[in-house]
Amino acid sequence: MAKVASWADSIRYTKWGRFTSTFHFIDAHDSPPESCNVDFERDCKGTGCVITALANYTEQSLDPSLPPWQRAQAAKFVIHFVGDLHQPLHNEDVARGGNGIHVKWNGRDFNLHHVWDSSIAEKWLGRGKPYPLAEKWSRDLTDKINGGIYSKEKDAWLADLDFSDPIETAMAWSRECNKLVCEYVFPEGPKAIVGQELSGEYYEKAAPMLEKQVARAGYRMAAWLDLIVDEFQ
Ligand code: DCM
Ligand code: DCM
Ligand code: ZN
Repeated sequence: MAKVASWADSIRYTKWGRFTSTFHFIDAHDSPPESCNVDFERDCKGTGCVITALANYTEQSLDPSLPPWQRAQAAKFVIHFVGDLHQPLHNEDVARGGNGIHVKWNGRDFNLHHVWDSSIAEKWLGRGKPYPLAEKWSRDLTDKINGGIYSKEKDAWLADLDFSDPIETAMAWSRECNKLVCEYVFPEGPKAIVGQELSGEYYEKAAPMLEKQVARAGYRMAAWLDLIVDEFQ
């Protein structure tokens, strides 16, 4: 799965893959930090968003009239979009999900979206080769889910999962994730974060939350893929 998970990002800038570029996020037109909310009608672009993409590719993965290669490709999209859906800034409109906000990380310039996509997790995991690091992280998270700090809440993580209604399921996960924008991404508002160094106190507060989002995403992804396999024919 690790080897196919980032495939959707690798094709979004190609000519044939351009139509998928808005499938990675939903631009919540809310006003953090005072008000965080997502509205499907208001926020899902006409060209599609992560909510409709997850629903459509789940359907394609199950459609027996489609050729096997297309159903396999749909499954790769499903894996990717469940992950993107759990990144707070993929559920926020401000500055194109933070891409337009300049911040500092260890004294160097980055945009806020990159900090949340990469820098925080990279610091949390430490140096190493990507696949072994990912493998170890997944084992650690599995332990935390099965018997550790997440074991009491893991059932609640699946409370909103309704395989007969992928749009509502994805919206529930999106609303939960968008709330984190107010609390952790822009606690003082979008203007206050511009130019700030984020590798210190901000990181310390953000990293445990980000790890929990990754755990939720993995647990929900497994449940969703199990349901796809249950219906597979
Ligand atoms: N949209 C809408 N009503 C709003 C805001 C946006 O119907 N109050 C629509 C316009 C676009 C889509 O949502 O088709 C995405 O808007 P944007 O490009 O501003 O993200
Ligand atoms: N992105 C987002 N919200 C947007 C625009 C982009 O979450 N409104 C994400 C998609 C990519 C990253 O930001 O993960 C960079 O996108 P791009 O290269 O399209 O600016
Ligand atoms: Zn993506």
